[in-house]
Amino acid sequence: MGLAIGLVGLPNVGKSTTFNALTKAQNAEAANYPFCTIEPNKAIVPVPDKRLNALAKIVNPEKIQYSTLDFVDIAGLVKGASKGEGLGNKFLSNIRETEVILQIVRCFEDDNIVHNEGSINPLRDVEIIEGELILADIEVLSNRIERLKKQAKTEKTAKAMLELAEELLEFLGEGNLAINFKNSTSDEYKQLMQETRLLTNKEIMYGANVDEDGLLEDNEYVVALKEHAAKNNCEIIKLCAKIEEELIGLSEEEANEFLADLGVEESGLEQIIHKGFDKLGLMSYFTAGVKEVRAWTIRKNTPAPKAAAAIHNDFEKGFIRAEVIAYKDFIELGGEAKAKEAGKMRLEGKEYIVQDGDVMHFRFNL
Ligand SMILES: Nc1nc2c(ncn2[C@@H]2O[C@H](COP(=O)(O)OP(=O)(O)OP(=O)(O)O)[C@@H](O)[C@H]2O)c(=O)[nH]1
Ligand SMILES: [Mg+2]
Repeated sequence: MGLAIGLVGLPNVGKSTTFNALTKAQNAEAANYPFCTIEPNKAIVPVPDKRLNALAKIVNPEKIQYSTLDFVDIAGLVKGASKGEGLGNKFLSNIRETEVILQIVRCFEDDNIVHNEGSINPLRDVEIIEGELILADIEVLSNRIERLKKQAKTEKTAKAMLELAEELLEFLGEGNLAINFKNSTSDEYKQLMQETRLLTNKEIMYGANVDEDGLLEDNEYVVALKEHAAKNNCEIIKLCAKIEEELIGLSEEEANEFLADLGVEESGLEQIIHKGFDKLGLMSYFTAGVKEVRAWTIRKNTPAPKAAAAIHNDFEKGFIRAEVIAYKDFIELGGEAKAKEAGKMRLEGKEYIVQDGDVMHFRFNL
């Protein structure tokens, strides 16, 4: 597994249903009882990208290969999870292994579907989940602080780290997420985060799981959750997991048509994938050959040789130059040859920072 997005939330809120819809398969058991999921379900999901289809129209390749994103469907968390309640601590470690949290929040009414807390109240639910994550972090950080105290007696650097850790502990104790800590850009903070891998230092996106009516118009639950998300600088995506799951059998076109009828432009699933990709700090560049038109995943701000390594390590080792055509030029001019004629193919060296959508061709020598 590469960089992964974890589906987190209370039991029975629709995590596995969302996961199944994302993976277009009923891989994860989703059922109307809490703690249906115990072992995490993992899947690799293609990242839809209309640009690849546009490139393919020009190049006519044998196949198209999308970028991918990893998702993990995790067991439901309950109040007291950090102290071993429900299915306890084990699931917190499943969350630790992911990079971004997609918090599924129940925003639909349905008397047939049991709510673990007995009523629909997204803000309370979010508070429970984030509270448990914070408590788990407080425990990890407290342990680190105990060790830092010993180290600080002999090491100067440990003393500065100890002060930072204590400040962060207080911040968490006030109910804040580590990701909102003010000193979060310092090298020391980065080191502390590497050592402790705090759960609340991960980006959180909310997935508001609504019913069909809620898709058309925000219900009171979504309105409240949106307000909360805006205050905390979080992405929020509205979806109806149940409908999305029912669309699994349909072709992409049929599914889009169905959603358009419901007034949905980009399906909740697509938004989750696109925003998740972005939150992970990822982007794509393309290769456009007759055998294959393909998106390659790299981190933003990657220089050309490192980007080439996404294809093959030898491309990085023997990197000479990259031939680059901006996506827009490639499409507007109608392909590589014409872009070249128009002087739109650039030769770039080792320092070049690859841009999202660049159509690349690497020259290398071993
Ligand atoms: N009405 C309605 N029911 C839904 C929706 N999403 C999920 N459900 C139902 O809610 C129940 C629980 O869904 P799951 O996806 O298993 O929930 P979960 O969050 O994975 O639950 P655990 O694994 O137990 O933590 C299932 O019966 C789903 O069919 C929705 O949007 N509307
Ligand atoms: Mg589940």
